[in-house]
Amino acid sequence: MNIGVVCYPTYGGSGVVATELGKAMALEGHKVHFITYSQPTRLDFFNENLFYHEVDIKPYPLFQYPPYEIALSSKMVDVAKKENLDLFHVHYAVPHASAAYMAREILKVEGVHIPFITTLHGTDITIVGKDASLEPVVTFSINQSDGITAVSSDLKKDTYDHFKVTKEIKVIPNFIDLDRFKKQKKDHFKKAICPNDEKLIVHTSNFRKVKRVDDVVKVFNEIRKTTPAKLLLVGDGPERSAIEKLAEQTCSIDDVRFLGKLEAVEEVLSVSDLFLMTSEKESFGLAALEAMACEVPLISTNAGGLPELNQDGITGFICDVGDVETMSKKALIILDDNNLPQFKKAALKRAQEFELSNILPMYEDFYNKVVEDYKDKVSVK
Ligand code: GMT
Repeated sequence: MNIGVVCYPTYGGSGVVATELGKAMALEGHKVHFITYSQPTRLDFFNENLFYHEVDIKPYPLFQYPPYEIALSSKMVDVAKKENLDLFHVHYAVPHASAAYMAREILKVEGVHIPFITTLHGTDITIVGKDASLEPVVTFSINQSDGITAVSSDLKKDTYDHFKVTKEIKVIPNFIDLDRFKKQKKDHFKKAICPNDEKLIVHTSNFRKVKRVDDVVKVFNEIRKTTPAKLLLVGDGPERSAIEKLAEQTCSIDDVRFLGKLEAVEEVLSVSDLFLMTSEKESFGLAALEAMACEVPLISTNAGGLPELNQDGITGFICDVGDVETMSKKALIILDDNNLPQFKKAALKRAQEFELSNILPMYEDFYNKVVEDYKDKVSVK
């Protein structure tokens, strides 16, 4: 199959899922064409079945906001014709679903029939998309999609609750490549960060308000009242400087380290004892799954799809959003040497259920179904 994939190329869950899925499809023999405004971060090697098409955004003095969505649709039309695409798969509804709708309709006029699948990832539904400034277009373009997937049952429910979506949404959870995300022997690294055998707590995110990273720092401060511990904060984003300030004011400078955007996050996870995901909203929690695959148990909130991943009392604990006190108490239960090995084992076991090879066939079957259904629809008309 020739597949056109549209995604955000930067750091962020939806772009990672899109790129990893495209790479896996390419290994299955499909030709995968990424269409976006810059090279996706994890698309940094050669494969004969992988292609990258850059969307040209031309500035013009009249434009305060250059029309990215139109440029994207135009590029999609262009790539579809040149590369004989069978399907578009767009990740994150805003504005990719409406761009895909526009591309599909333009192609239709020219006698080229290509369906599109929209994968809903999270904030495209829970924050950005439901804002009144965007909602009518988001609802329309989701309903116009030839196939819709959501990364958790909770996100599917949220979509039906907040948008007048009349079509079936298929839940296909996110996945993990266990060849990459696995516990590696990095004892020297652990020794360097935790010279006195302290427990290592980790958080990775894009430091947006929705992640409530201040709660991570607060929980850490409670933990280290009882247990010697260090905190590693991986990632970058708008809240980072505020969090740095909070850490400076409340922690010892030697105990907290900001690592910024790390490519080899699995190396840090390999030596970590506990992952904190304190988000206010989280449709799936890919960063938590990556941690679990490296045998790191989890304290998460009960937001969104997190309870579909984290098993309370087994792979970690689930707490109410903002309940720092309970999170800290439960963290200490996990970090107790009598309990930690059991939690680590369970985290890995759970992560194995989301192994790429289990999830890839779901997407492949869905691709085939959408393409066949669309052919039938077009031939009936
Ligand atoms: O919030 C992020 O980390 C980025 C965001 C995105 O769309 O790029 O992530 C969302 O999609 C991820 C991949 O499906 C999910 O694992 C995240 O849970 C989801 N984030 C939120 O819902 C806040």
